[in-house]
Amino acid sequence: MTVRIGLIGAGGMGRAHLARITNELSGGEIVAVADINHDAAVQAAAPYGARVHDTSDELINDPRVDAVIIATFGKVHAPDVIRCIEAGKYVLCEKPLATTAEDCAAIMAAEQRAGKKLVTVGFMRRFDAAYNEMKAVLDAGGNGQALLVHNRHRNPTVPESYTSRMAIDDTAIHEIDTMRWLLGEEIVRVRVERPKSTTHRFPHLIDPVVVVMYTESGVRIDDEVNVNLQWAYSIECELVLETAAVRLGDQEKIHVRDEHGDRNAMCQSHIDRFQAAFNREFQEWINAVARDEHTGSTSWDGYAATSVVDAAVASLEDESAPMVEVRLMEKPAFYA
Ligand code: ISE
Repeated sequence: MTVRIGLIGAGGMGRAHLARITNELSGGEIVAVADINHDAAVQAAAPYGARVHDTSDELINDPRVDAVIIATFGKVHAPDVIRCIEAGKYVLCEKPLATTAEDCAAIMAAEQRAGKKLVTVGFMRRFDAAYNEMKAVLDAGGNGQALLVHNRHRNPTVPESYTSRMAIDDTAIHEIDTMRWLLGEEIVRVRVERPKSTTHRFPHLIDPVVVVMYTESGVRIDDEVNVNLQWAYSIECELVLETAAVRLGDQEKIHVRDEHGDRNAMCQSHIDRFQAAFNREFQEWINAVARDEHTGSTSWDGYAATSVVDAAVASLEDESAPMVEVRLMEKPAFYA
């Protein structure tokens, strides 16, 4: 079965997904696009001969759309995700699932009413080969327990519309989810520190920040979020076990050795750095939808990550606050 896919949100990320589904993956066909910017929707739809819908509602309820990808801004995800659930359609929603835990809870409630897991959250790092190898070393158990994880999440630049809150709910949310998945436990306490600011930021922005988190069993995680680095999109992670330290490799494509030294080209965006992970994530989703099955991270994962975001934002807004406790509801049996 070919899965007929509709895209809501025709920005850079959405367009990259359309291209991968058409050029690199199998089993999916782009049939519809919607965006509040009509011209952007027309341009994105044209190469695929897809229809353009004026509203997301119209796209979701189009009987010729089997499944939906949402790649709009986090703030507007919740109503569209709930409409997909009510229409009985599988939806892959880019992170964050929603920008408040309350909205994520409303999504979980709608999904439980529908009685079927339909929502996958676009946490693509779960599909990255190196993170999976790191998890395999931890799970094999030969080097003891996890004690610490050091993360660096660096972007070359961000647009003026990027806010300090987004450092948490748009950027650090990747490490928040990846750490929950890697360690297999919830994050329970968080604090955000503000080191000296870079002169390369827009004046309204706090940058860099360091997010410090503790898990249920006491693993300490730190995450440097530094989004005006100028020179690269650079993701680093080191997992410290009792008798080993496991680091993600550098994401080089080629090495050049000459009179200037030995060096490799750096990625410049997440689309480039996580290309293979995105492909795997979307291929698995298309295959699962064709089998009428859920795959990937759930609404619970979206809710848990956003609950950590809420606590981190509270810490960011009140520098004098000590560690902020993460408030999580009891996990519904539906997501066990
Ligand atoms: C963006 O939305 C992403 O998902 C990237 O992975 C992250 O590095 C960037 O900061 C976000 O704005």
